[in-house]
Amino acid sequence: MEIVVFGAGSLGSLVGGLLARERAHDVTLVARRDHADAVRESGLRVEGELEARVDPTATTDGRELAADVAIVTVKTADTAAAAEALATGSFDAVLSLQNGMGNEETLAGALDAPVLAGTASYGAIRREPGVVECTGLGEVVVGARGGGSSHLADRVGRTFAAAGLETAVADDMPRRLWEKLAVNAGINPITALADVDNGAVLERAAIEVARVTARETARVARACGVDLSDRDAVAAMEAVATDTAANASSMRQDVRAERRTEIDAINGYVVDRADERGLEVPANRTLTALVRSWERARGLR
Ligand code: KPL
Repeated sequence: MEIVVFGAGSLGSLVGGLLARERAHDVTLVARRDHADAVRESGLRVEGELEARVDPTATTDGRELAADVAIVTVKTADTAAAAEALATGSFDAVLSLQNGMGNEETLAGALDAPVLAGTASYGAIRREPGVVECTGLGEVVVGARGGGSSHLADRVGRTFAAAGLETAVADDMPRRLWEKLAVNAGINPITALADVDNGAVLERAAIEVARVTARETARVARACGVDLSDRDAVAAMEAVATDTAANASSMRQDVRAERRTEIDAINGYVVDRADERGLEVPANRTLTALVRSWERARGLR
């Protein structure tokens, strides 16, 4: 298969690297200049829980590409720009494997290709240009963005599984996306603000905040017509924190690099949907306000 990974940072490089193992697929990484240059020069090294040494094509220019599948792994704030670039190319399917909500709609609004929804709970960190470490085994879930079956999702799911990624094809993606939102809402801001690994969320001081945040997210999901119980949201959050205990969450990596975070598309999204429905979400509201003030203090918003 010809596969483009648009936004090959940590997760995108991990997924792209595994798909390129044994030259099983023709993979192109669209990445930042330093990473693309290093991959072109010495290949991509995947280290840690999963390993690979591969030679994908690497470029900084995401325009006029063609492939069977484009996997989008950019930050939510960059989805519109990614959609615009991808619209100049040609793809049979586009899969969003991003945090936060609303990415699939943004992509579908700009692209002719069918857009699949996906979630990934693998821990990944880009150690240096050309090197990505898998810091926690997780799962990829793919499916039709509105729910139901999809032969394209089946095909992508089989491809991912054959590459060594734990993959499920789901017919309830709207619920899966809300469950992943509860996971990220519980883990990401706490780990970013306290500068701790994901596993620290399970410790005494943090766990109550993380649980309340996941429960609030589930309540808002139900108000939006998605059947996600408090128990499932909390269990999913705790399972990911356990499986990726040694991982630095993507929001913590953003804060450490002094980059703008995805708070608006995670806890901020929960707050916005809650406000529309007159629901109280104090934990999500507080975490959103704290991360936004961190961003404001650094001129990032
Ligand atoms: O999605 C993640 C993230 O860091 O954004 C998890 C699954 C929490 C892994 O760290």
